[in-house]
Amino acid sequence: MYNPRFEKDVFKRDVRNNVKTLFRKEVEEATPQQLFQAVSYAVKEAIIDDWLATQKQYEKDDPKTVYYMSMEFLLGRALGNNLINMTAYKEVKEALEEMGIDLNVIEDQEPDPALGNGGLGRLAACFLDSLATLGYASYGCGIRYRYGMFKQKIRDGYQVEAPDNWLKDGNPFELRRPEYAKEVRFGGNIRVEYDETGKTHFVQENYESVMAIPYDYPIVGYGNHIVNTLRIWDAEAIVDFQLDSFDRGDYHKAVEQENLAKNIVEVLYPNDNHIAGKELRLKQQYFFVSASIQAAITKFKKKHGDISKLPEKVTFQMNDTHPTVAVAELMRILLDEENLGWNEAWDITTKCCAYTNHTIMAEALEKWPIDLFSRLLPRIYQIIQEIDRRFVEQVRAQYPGNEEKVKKMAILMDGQVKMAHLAIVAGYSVNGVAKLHTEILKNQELKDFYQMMPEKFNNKTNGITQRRFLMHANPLLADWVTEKLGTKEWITDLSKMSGLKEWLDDEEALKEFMTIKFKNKERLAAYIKEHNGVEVDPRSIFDVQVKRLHEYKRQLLNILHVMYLYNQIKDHPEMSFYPKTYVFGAKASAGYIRAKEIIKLINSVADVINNDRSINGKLKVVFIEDYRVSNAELIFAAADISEQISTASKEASGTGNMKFMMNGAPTLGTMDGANVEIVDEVGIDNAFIFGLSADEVINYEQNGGYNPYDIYNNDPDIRRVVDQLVDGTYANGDKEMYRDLYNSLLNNQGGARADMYFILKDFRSYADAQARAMEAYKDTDKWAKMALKNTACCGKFSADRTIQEYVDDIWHLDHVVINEDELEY
Ligand code: 26W
Repeated sequence: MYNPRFEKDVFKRDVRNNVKTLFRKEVEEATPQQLFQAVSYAVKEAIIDDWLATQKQYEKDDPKTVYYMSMEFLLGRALGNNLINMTAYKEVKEALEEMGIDLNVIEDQEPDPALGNGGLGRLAACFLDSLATLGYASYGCGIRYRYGMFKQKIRDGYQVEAPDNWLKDGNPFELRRPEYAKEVRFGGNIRVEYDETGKTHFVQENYESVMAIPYDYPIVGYGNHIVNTLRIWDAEAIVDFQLDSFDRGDYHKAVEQENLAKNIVEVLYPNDNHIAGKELRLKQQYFFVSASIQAAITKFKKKHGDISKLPEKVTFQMNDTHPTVAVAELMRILLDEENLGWNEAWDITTKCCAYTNHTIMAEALEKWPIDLFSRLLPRIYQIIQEIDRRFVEQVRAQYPGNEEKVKKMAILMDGQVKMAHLAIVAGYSVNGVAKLHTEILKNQELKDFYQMMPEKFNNKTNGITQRRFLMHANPLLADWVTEKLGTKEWITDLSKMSGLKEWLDDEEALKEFMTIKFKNKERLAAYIKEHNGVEVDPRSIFDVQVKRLHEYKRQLLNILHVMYLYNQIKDHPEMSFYPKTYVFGAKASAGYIRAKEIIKLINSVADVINNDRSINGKLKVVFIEDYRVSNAELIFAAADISEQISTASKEASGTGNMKFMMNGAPTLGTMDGANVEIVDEVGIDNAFIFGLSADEVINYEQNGGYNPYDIYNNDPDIRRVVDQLVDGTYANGDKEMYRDLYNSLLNNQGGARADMYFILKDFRSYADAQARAMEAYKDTDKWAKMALKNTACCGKFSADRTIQEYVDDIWHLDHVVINEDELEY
């Protein structure tokens, strides 16, 4: 793909000019951060040309557009990725080298835009990349949080949260678009008016409002000149009103408006799979949803006029229930602003909205207290009441006399608004994110809905973008893959990776493959040395678990097993043991006490083991501080083993598992989420599977759990590690520090069953899988083959495949092509 702005001399001149105009300096005097800015602005200029061309093409082709509505977009750094997708990475790297600038150092200056918690946010970012790459018109719609995911510091083994002021140096890639601002209203009351024709009108009065100001981010497609837009909204007080208030001496009101605006976009809620039910979060949801839908309708009407045709050109995908007020907001606009009747408005809405479920964890299902909801969004609440009334009527018609059904399925029940029910009732599609997850939704969690409307339910197994997680994260492997396949087609068609199977019996190729892994391990070891001060041996097995800290993900199982291994090594120093490095990375939600105890435990165990000279470095434990997209890229490339050990049935999909696989790390895991499909692709012999099945877990759960004392009393090795939680071994003699973890494993506590995540139940089977993995690693040739087989079989897990399925089954978008010859530059 050609772009004259990346011709070396042109690019170098641009960078020099940018340093001058932005900082009044010469390149030689500029700081790395200033160089990052200057380089980024030069790249942005090249992007803008394509961005304009894309808009023009869309204007001409008038393709159907998906609005991907998400509270979270975990983008990761933009510079390197944009260069890759503009196919200019190598040229720019060389051009900068000629100026004495190291592109890697420049890339490291970019703050990691962390507008998301974990899997759901990162998935949204991968999807935008694939949508642009496949040539589909799309907008990401979200919030421009002033503070993204907190920065994690580890102090004395404890997690400490620090604010993530990611915008402090400005953001070169964003574009403020005040001309597209929209007003969003909260609170007040609804007055009913009748006009001369007798028609009813609903007028919101005494409300507070804010202006939503969009910031646009370019989403660059790979090698196709398509640049889509991520539109994230900032909030500003409405200035006229403020002046007006001053005039009237209503200073308080003016300050309130300022505060409302400031608070709404202040910070991303760092909760993952747990709702706190905070009013401010509902404000955030309505804020970005209302602004996005208004903008979509304005854009549609400008071109089409006839609102009844909306479903032909627009679809709103709701990323989990967080944006589900979209349904009622669209109804409000159609009813109150477009003056449609209920049936017509409902017909349009239910053809435009679709819902993706990302979790079966009950704590994560969003429910809002009706009093809070109706106070904050009075008109939206009225509309939901009417949706609920009509839906309940339908349930009663279908199941006469069955009030149990009504109780289970109603949107409004027990003083709460149930967002998942609203999403399902109003959506034309409901999808899970892996086969197993979708089956559990259909047969357990959402069974009643599935029985009533089976046609809505479908599966879309998640995927990841190979542009970031192979090309950018692992350039050595990416180049090797291209060389071995003799083509770059895998970059936009990951199924081509299967061609690597030809090399599975080629000793030379396997050696090269493992040499690349080794170099990536050296790269990570250097990072660990720099950030943790711990020396790890790149020849040891890198066994990695990186993901949000949650009990169901069972980092506790992993660290208990490390404690068990340590006991074994101490008891039997002569035992054969391949050196292992256990790598952890995880943020715990700030209020999730037990998750924070687990982080402390991991760090305490690391402290004891890493400082025990008697074990000759056979075992090391590293907790990587501030796990985020940028260091994740180093970690995936360097892993030997991918730990995916959630309690079966709990992990909807997982996407880290796919990133490890792509980079040649076999999965050590349970039959949960997408692990099941990974095993389908790679073969059970190329993974280390253990533990209860989802059916078994669900069965236990429905029968009151199991008794962990049966295990504790009968397995001395397990009893010993559990007791070590309360004998001071890892707490400088303090017997209370980990008492809560100990209790969580053995004793029922209030509503929570003892060991509700089946850690002790799965322990032996886990230890066995660990032992099998170590045995396999000892056989170098066999291991190399297994690792390469994983890379070769990752084709299915491209987000390109996932997006194509969404397009075929749910969105029905039109494919757009930009003809390079017609570009005017
Ligand atoms: C505060 C409410 C809340 C509730 C749920 C915040 C965030 C969530 C998300 C559903 C958590 C999440 O990220 N889920 C993950 O979504 C990924 C993408 O589909 C899946 O791969 C993970 O299995 C799932 O945990």
